[in-house]
Amino acid sequence: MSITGPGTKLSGREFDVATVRADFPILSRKINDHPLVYLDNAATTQKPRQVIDAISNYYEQTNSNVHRGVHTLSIEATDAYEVARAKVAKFINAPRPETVIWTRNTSESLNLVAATWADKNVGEGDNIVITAMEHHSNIVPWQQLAARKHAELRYLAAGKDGLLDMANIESTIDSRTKIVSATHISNVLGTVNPVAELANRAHEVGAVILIDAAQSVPHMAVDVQAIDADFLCFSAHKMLGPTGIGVLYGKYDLLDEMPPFMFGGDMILEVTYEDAKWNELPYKFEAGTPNIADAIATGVAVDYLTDLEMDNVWEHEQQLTAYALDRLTALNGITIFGPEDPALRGGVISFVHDKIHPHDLGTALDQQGIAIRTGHHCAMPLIRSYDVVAAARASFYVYNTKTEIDALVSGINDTERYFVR
Ligand code: C6P
Repeated sequence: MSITGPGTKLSGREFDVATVRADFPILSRKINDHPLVYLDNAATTQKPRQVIDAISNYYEQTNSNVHRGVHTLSIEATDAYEVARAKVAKFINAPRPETVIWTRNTSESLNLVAATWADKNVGEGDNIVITAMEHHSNIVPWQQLAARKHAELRYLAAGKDGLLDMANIESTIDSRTKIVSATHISNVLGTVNPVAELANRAHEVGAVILIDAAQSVPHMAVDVQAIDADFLCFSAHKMLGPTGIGVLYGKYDLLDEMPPFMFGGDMILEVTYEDAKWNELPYKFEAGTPNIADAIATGVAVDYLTDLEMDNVWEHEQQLTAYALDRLTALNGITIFGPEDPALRGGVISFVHDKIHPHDLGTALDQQGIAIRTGHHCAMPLIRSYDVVAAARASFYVYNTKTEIDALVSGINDTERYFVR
C-alpha cells in the first residue's frame, strides 16, 4: 500500500500553513463574531483562490461544449478538460488517462460499479464483501444488488479498537466472492485500512476490489498500481476542488468490458434507428455534456496538492491528529472512537461527551465560530455498533493549525461549563 506514515522524511520543503491559509478567502470570515475554525473537512474542504479563479476564468474565457466543435473555444475547452483528466491520472499513478472517468462524486462512482460491473458479474449464490465501517454510499448499492441477484452481502467485522478483523479475511472473502468494496480511510473512525492486503486476498479468490478513497486520496499519496486496485473512487470537493465532480478509476480491461452506466450523447460511437455502439474509454461512461468547468478546477486542486506534496500533507495531518488526540483524551467525559494509535489513523476524530448531546455541542461550538460535524456521518450501522445514535466529529486539512485544536478544546470546556452545572 502506498501510504506515507509517521517517520517519513519530508521532501525538504517546509509545509508553511500560514502561506496555505492566505490562499483560502473563506478562512478570513467571522462566524458569530469569532474567526472561523473549520474542522469539518471530512464532509467537504474549503477551496483556494486558485480553484475559485479557475472556475470563473473558464466561464469568462473558454466556455464551450467539449468533444463536439471545431471552433477555437470548443477545442480549448476540450484540451483543458482532458489535461485535467491527465493530471488526476498522474496524481493517483493511473497507467493511462482513459482509466479515469469523471463522475459526480464518490457515491456515483460506487453506484456505477454496482450497476455495471457487478450487475454483469454477480449471480445467485455469489457474495459481495464490504466492511462494517462503510459509508451508506458503499452499503446501499450492494444491498440493492444482492437483493436483485439473490447474492449474499457479507461484512468484514471491525473490532472496538476501530480496526478491521483481518483474522477472518480468508473465511469472509472466499471462492464465491465476486467483489470486495472497502473504504481506505473510515470517515467516522479515521482508521487507515490495509487495502493492499484486501486486494491481495480478493485477487487470490478471483474477485475484484473497489476502494472507496473519498477520505484517503485528499490526504495521502495513493498509488492505484501499488495497491493493485481494480477500481478506486473519490470526490473533488473533499480535496480542495468543487462540488459536483468525482472520479472513478478502473483497470482498462475491466472498464472496457463493462456495459455503460447511462446512455446518451458522447458515450456512443454510432447510432442507428435499431441499435447503438459504445464509444471508447473513458467516454463510454460520460453520457451527456460533462461538468467541464469543475473538471478543469479539479485539475487545479490537484496542482495545488501536488505543489504542497502529499507526503507533507499527510505528515501535517498526522501531527494535528496526534495533538488533538492528546488534548481531547485529557478532557473528562469524552469517549473517542477509532484506533488509539495516531499512526493507524487519518485526520478524523469522532467522539461523544457523556453529558452533552453531539448536536448541542455542535451548536454551542458554532456560537464560538467552530465548525464540526455531528450526527451519524452517513454510517448508521457503524455508529449504532458503538451504542450511540450520533457523534461529534472534528476533521483536519492542510490549513488547520494546533491553535485551532486548542480553540476546539476550550470550546468544549466552555460548553461543559454551560451544560454541566
Ligand atoms: N462523507 C462525511 O461527512 P460524496 O458525498 O459522494 O462526495 O461522498 C460519499 C462518501 C463516500 N465514502 C466515504 C468514506 C465518505 O466519507 C463519503 C462522504 C461525508 O463523512 C459526507 S456524508
